[in-house]
Amino acid sequence: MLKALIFDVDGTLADTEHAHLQAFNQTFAQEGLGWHWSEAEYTELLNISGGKERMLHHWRQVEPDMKELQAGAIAETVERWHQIKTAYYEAAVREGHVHLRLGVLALMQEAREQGLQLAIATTTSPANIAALLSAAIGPDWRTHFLAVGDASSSPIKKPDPQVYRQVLRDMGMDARECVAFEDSSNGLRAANAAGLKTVITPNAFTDHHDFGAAWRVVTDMRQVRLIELRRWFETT
Ligand code: XBP
Ligand code: MG
Repeated sequence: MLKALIFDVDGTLADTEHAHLQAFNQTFAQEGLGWHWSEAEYTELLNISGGKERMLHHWRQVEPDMKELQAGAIAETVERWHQIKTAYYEAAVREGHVHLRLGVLALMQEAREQGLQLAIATTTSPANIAALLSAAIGPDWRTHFLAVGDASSSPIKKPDPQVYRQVLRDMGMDARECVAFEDSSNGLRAANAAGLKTVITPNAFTDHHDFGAAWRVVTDMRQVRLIELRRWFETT
């Protein structure tokens, strides 16, 4: 029986990646790094989950002879850049530049009214989730979710299933009682590896990804009404 819906955040609950990209570029400019990610470059870089991991990957690409012996200094620098970037992203959300995708609130509302639990499983940072959902749902947003898994609680990023396994454990539920919602191939791989049926809602950054292993692919969550989801769930 369907008991819970587990939502990815970036690209699924909201089209956040343009704001993330802007925040990364604002950070690079502030730090005088001479880096600027185009949308095309960022679309590729999104194959690396996690903003810190993404910046470190780029740094290693542009400075291949970067010595690992300064590993501590490198990690410290990336951490500092990520704090600056997160502040820029939170400001963008507060200024109203990021909105939930169509159908998301309605599906969450319907699920809660029918006694289903909601959860979040994301590789983004806790501050980003709070900024997005307090603006979209209100200051009591956290009470709408039985469990929240994020970059701080599950540091091994998607496509590793760690964050989905953590959320299932925290909810005390079996994967067979839940459905996951994702937007990317990394997210699909993570949810599938945790044994979850996964509904994909692609976006401009991910619509070229391979979603062959998805349970369902829909344009957006207006196409996902609970009665439909239950019917799909009972028949597969
Ligand atoms: C998408 C990500 C995140 C964001 C940037 O997360 O991979 O890294 O791109 O956020 P999701 P951070 O699992 O929600 O799709 O800079 O906080 O990582
Ligand atoms: Mg995502």
